[in-house]
Amino acid sequence: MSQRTLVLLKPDAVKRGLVGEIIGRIERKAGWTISALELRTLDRAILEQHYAEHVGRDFYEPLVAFMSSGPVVAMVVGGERVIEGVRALAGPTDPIAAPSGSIRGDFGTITRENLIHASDSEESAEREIKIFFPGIS
Ligand code: FUP
Repeated sequence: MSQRTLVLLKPDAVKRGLVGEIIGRIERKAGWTISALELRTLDRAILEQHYAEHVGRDFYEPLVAFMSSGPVVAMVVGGERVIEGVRALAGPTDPIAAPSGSIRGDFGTITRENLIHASDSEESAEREIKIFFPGIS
């Protein structure tokens, strides 16, 4: 089942020079392709849309501060079961709980700075792709 997903390499991944490492893991999965890619610094307005489900939570303000602290790499990745697949590559939200071999497990220590976002469903993917790449259909 071919799908597409919205992936963000977060400011910690960019600052720490892990973009190539993470994109390499995605590119090495058979048949997956990057169809859009942009380096950009996110503002509060776009983060409020992206993290709408988290507005008002105790971690929301620090999350926005972190996510706007430097550029991210935003990408659309397409391919076989890519939504579930990129989330498997990323590992669970808490990097200490994430298995070694996953991106968060290999490189992260704290939940906020967990290196990568990947859409969690087809519905989220279409919503998030529209936020970050309104020009692509
Ligand atoms: P995920 O689907 O794994 O990206 O995680 P969530 O959508 O649950 O959370 C989005 C982001 O909010 C996480 F990547 C990091 C941040 N977060 C916190 O900082 N603290 C929390 O307790 C939960 C999430």
